[in-house]
Amino acid sequence: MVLIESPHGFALTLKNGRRLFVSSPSKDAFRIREAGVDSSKAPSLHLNVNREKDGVRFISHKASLLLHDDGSIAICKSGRLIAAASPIIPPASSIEKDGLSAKEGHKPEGEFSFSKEGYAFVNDSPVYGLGDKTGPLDKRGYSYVNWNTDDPSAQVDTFKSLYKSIPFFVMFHRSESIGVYLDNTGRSLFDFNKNDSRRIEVSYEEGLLDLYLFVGSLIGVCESFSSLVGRPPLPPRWSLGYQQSRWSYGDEKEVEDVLANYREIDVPVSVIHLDIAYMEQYEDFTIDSKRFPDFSAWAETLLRQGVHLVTIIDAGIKALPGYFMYDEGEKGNHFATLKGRIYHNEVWPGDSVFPAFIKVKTQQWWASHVEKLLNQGVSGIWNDMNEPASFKGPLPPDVDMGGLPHSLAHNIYGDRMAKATYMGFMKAKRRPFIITRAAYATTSRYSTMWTGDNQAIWDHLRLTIPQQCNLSISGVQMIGNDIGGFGGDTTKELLIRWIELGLFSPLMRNHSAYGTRRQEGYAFDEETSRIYSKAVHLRYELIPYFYDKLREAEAHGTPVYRPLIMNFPSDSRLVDENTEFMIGEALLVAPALFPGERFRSVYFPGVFYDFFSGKRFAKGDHLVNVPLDRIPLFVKRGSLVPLGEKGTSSPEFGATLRLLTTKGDASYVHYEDSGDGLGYLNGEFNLFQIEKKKAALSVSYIHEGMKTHYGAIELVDFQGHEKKVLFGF
Ligand code: MIG
Repeated sequence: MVLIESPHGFALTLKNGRRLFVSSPSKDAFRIREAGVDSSKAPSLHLNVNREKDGVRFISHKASLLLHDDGSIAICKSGRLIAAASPIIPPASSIEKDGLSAKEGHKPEGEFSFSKEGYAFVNDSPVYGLGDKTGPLDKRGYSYVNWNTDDPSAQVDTFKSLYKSIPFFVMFHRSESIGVYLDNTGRSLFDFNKNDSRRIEVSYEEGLLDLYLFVGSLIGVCESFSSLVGRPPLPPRWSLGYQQSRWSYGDEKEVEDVLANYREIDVPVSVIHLDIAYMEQYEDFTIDSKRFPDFSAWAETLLRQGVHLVTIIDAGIKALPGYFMYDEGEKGNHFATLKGRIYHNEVWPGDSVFPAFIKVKTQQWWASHVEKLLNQGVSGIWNDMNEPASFKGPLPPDVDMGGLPHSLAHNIYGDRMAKATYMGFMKAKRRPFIITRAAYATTSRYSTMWTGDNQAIWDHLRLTIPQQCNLSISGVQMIGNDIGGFGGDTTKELLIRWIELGLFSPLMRNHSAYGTRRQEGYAFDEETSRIYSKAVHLRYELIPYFYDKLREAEAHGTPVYRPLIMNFPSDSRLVDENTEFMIGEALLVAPALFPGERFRSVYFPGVFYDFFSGKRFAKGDHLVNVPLDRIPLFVKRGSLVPLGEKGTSSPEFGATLRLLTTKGDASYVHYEDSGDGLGYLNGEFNLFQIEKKKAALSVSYIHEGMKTHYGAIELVDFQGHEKKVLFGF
């Protein structure tokens, strides 16, 4: 093999004539890409090279990559082989020629033909990641297709695709895990041991090979991946408050009634979402003035009450001459085309066209409209239908979406719409709060996400845990699902259990579909309202902790909503734990997940304390009572957890920082800024190092960039959170 070195890595040619580049984007990662893949923005770290019998070994700081001249690869660390893979050409699929089973409505497994090359990894260890796919935490035994899909039927374990495509997964080992990221925006197939319990196949339909391999601990691999694709920006603090939505609150009066009803049951609301009915005729960037006669003034009044408005924006634009978005888009060449003519399909507004979001010019055009909407009093934007969804069959593969054919643009369409929206927030100089349904690996650098149309079924309550753990492994930290379930009629008990679980989603929103039973927290009986209020108040009390964790995610890519195995990697009991999860490293949640469940077993991987009573649990299995109003929340020994004031209903910083402590020494980093705006990017924030040794607490500034909100820090222990002032400023 001839090797040619450049700042972008080494170029070489395999036996079969294929030209590859090998580089090191970060200390713990290798990248193998085919000639032709754009690498202009990807300089390589230094790699040492050793020629070996039938290949070349690239040696980085942390590990080495052996590339054989047949294209097969091996990763070694400290002389030990930790991963191996060889190129594959997947067999042509075996679609029935007559397509009869498809006619009956089946989706035959061989539906897609993957004629391109891929890689087969030798692996029999647990597998995590791959974004929002259904199924358990450990993906072994399942196969998935990355193709952003809006399928409103009840999502079950056998689904191949959902709204998001994040072609990244981790082969877990207690010491060295391997992260695999196939950066291919076309359709790809990830087969985790479907045909062979020791084989993982990754293949793609179109485009060029661009493969990243990360080496490290599970959490380390996640941080590296997140740093590569772009870490999630810190959300505004108000967005961590309670969010209420419904398809659709139709006018000002209805929204005000919802808020009044919530006040009555003592549930603070920080965000109200306006679903498609707020627009005129489903036309993006319009507001129906009959139902919202003085929108800006009204939005201003709500803001004064601490209520922020988030408006939905759909991808499809009504094809109607005279409608400004259509006219401007047509004039500016901002719409996707087919054979040179604007491509039409159908979405909510009827006959619709699709912005060519791949083009930067189109993103800028979109951003200017986002800016205007923000300036009318809107605080956040909710991007929907951006797979893109279409009512009249899928878009043909050759629709030009702004320089890329649909076949390669599809999976990044939502990503670029999120980017365009983000650009609008930057133009308006606002801290972005964007929610998107469709996404690719790079999307969380622009937008938060919700998991789309779940159903009011117990299975989907349970799906929350593995789905959100795998999303967070895949770099998505501000994540949530529709509390109460979107489709179908929820029940009293399901809603109670969902709010008790949902309060731990970084993005906490109750949302439901048109025509379903009302499921606001006050919609059932007095008992439901009381429990709902308690759950939401607990959330507000925990906001300081969530905010710290999300700051850490922005700074380091650290996952927030974690599977237990991430914090306890050597405990093999936890490799497929689907009923418990952690927030950061301190909080463990073991919710009730079945109808009628009044006690459950909880496995503690170490010493934990009940958040409310302080009761101690030793490592091992315990039976825990879960009466309807019990939220099973536990704190790890040796933790510090910042809490808002007791009973608080504000997401803002209070005058007192309460720190919940347990037995054991602890060390913690706490972040403080104004809670909104972009000043923190210019250093307007404080970062505190807090140390607790025996009973002594010390607090010092890591960064001092603003006047603190705090007059005092209180150490709080269990037993009803008794407090003593420990530290004054
Ligand atoms: O075709 O805007 O997932 O949250 O309420 C349905 C109406 C369109 C799908 C979203 C859902 C939203 C609904 N939208």
